[in-house]
Amino acid sequence: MDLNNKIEQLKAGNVRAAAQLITQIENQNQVQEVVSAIYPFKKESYIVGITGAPGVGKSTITDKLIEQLRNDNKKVGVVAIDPTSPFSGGAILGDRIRLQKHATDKEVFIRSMGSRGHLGGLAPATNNVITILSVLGCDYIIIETVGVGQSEVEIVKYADTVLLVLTPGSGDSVQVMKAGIMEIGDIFVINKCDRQGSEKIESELKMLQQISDNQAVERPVVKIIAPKKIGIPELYQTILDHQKLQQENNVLNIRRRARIKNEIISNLQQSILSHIKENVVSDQEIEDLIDDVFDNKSDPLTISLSLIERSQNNSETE
Ligand SMILES: Nc1nc2c(ncn2[C@@H]2O[C@H](COP(=O)(O)OP(=O)(O)O)[C@@H](O)[C@H]2O)c(=O)[nH]1
Ligand SMILES: [Mg+2]
Repeated sequence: MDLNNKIEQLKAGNVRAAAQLITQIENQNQVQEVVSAIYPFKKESYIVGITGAPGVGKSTITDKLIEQLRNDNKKVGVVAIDPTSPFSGGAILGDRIRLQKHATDKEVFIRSMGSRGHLGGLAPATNNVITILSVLGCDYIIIETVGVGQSEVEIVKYADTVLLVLTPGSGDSVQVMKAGIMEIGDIFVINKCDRQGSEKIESELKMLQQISDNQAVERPVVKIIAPKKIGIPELYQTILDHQKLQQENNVLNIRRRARIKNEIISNLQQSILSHIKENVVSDQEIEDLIDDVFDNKSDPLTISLSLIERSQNNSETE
């Protein structure tokens, strides 16, 4: 199948074409051609991010949310990002077993990706995968990512609603959560409420909201037992309420504008950096320049600016 053909099939809702185009983008093959050809055909997709420590139940929740969305006749895309997986396309075994019952459903598209060592924990291709799923016609796109350090924070750049999943008694008590993590949850989900300590974590969360500076939004707390579907309809409704609220007060557009800006800036950073690395300065010269800093002959800012100047001179003489 040639590229144009694949793109036409994607626009017509063909999941095989979507899978092939995602692989192509992960392999850095004709990325710009694909993205620019499909971008204008994005549908109105709502993006839900789910994050939290490993094992808190994110995949179980994803599975149950898929069921809820399917009951509402919504088309669903899922991107599961596994920072430990060096390869793409292969879900971790547990996820695969849990989610495979949706495999025959043509209105559900599930994809796992490795994060390929990207610092933030989210795969660099995430934005483009979201674009593909949107063109495919997904009403909702769920992004599941393991909360290791930066990736919790980074998911905000991609999602319209972020669920932060916590569990009782797992050590990630609210007090020990890293600074900045609590702010990213639009909805706090306390999973594994069949275990002791869910009230404690709930009251901790409520207390934290009272003392926090950011009282502009009262963030919902939903208690669930995901495998038993207890609290799942309530969680689903809370997501829909958050969506509606953001649509009504224009927050959604503000968030989406910020996301596009972010994407432009990160593309710029990546391409400027790789241009400079490929055309302006060698690794060895960088090492020599570092020596200059050590010898008090230069400083990092002067070096950076002189490299940019050199790259401009290069392109003028080209
Ligand atoms: N007791 C209990 N176990 C749960 C609950 N939700 C998920 N689990 C289990 O916790 C484990 C990790 O779940 P998983 O969804 O893979 O977590 P993830 O790593 O966050 O995606 C699995 O064995 C689940 O069956 C719950 O509400 N209660
Ligand atoms: Mg998982």
